[in-house]
Amino acid sequence: TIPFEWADPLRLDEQLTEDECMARDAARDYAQQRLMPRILDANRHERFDREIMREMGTLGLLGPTLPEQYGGAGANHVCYGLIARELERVDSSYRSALSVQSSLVMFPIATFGSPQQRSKYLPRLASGDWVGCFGLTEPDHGSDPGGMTSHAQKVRGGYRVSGAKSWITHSPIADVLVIWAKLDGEIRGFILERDMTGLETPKIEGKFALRASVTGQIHMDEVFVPEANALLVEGLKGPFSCLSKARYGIIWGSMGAAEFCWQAARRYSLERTQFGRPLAANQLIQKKLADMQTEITLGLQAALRLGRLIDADRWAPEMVSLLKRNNCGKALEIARTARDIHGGNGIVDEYHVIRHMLNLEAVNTYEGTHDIHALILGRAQTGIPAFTG
Ligand code: TGC
Ligand code: FAD
Repeated sequence: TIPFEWADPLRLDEQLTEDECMARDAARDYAQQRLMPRILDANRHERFDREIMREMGTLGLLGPTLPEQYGGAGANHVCYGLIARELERVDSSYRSALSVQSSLVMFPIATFGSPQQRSKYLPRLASGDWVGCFGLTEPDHGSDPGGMTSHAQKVRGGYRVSGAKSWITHSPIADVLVIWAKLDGEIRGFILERDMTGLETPKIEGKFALRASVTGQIHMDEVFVPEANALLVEGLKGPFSCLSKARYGIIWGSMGAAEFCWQAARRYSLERTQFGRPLAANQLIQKKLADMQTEITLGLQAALRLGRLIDADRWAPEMVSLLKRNNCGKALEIARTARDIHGGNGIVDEYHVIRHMLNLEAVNTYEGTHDIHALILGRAQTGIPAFTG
């Protein structure tokens, strides 16, 4: 036998290569040294510091899986997942920043973009000089993006794009906007730029989750988009292939947030005394800690397995749905329990668990809700799509 490591029961760390450990450590050092000290203030005052994108860019964290010629680091998907885990250990907002820039903006430009689009946008997105956003969701079409009403009309030299997008991470600060709209009934992707006429991106106020991330709407009133800014893809597979990448990052990220909550609850229960002994001496508390440890250990092993399958190009979108649903749901449950173990202190932001808990409510909803992923899995095993009657 070997000694049991309570914080890494199945020895995840031993399953990583040297390069993967380096990516994990670089992200962890940055997250703990530069992001953790800022998060309380950012969350209290709903601030996203634009400079964070440049810092991540300098460290090579943005678009890490893209080849170096496109400004990426040529890293594998396990590295990407490990980075997401470290950022979300601090706050889901910072992992969101990584997900959107890397998977929802750089990935479609690298995959469906022309050589000119790639060389114009990718290096500046990779460095964090430019911030991108991804506009799929509309006020009346969230879980069913196929029903979108945003539309493009062919005109001389390009397109006129009109419509409204809602709940768009980073839209108020984005320089580059990847927008999905229908052209003759078929979904197409367009790259919009901040200074285009007819474009507005108001901020959504009053969020109780992801307060350190800026979220907004996108209003497009006959925005002229040159032909050169159209992406070369048709249909829902355009946006959905981006979503698979981003959902994969969330699978790891949500476990990072859960790990923080679990370890905070463990520490607190050892330090806090009631009825003359530490909270941790109670069976009820130990059971909760054991459940957290078990779910996180399984969730991380599953994330690693999926990362290896993606790197071997042997994956399916349903695998991503299974784990996005499981890991987000479990992370949310863990954060709620950790909040409970902290008693009254659990609702104070200085203990951090309430912030993670509220963030995870949103993470469980975006990128396909918990129940929508259940329906994707239900369809895959019964052959019956249950989204509509
Ligand atoms: P369905 O028939 O399933 O698929 C339509 C076409 O798309 C293809 N496809 C994929 N292609 C590549 N990768 C994937 N993951 C794919 N999934 C599907 C599919 O093969 C098909 O292709 P074709 O050629 O046969 O047409 O489409 P459906 O309309 O039945 O789908 C229904 C449903 C509910 C599954 C889908 O609409 C869905 O996933 N809804 C959830 C919406 C969602 O996730 N929105 C996310 C918005 S972005 C966001 O939240 C960002 S938050 C970012 C942050 O801050 O971190
Ligand atoms: P709805 O689709 O209205 O769903 C409401 C409820 O009904 C959910 O519980 C859902 O599971 C359930 N439901 C819906 N349909 C069914 C059904 N057929 N059967 C059973 N139950 C059903 N989108 C982007 O495009 N880009 C972004 O950058 C982005 N960032 C976001 C950031 C934040 C903070 C948030 C909160 C959202 C973001 N989104 C973004 C939008 C996000 O993807 C949507 O909120 C999500 O897809 C759900 O859509 P909805 O909010 O319209 O909920």
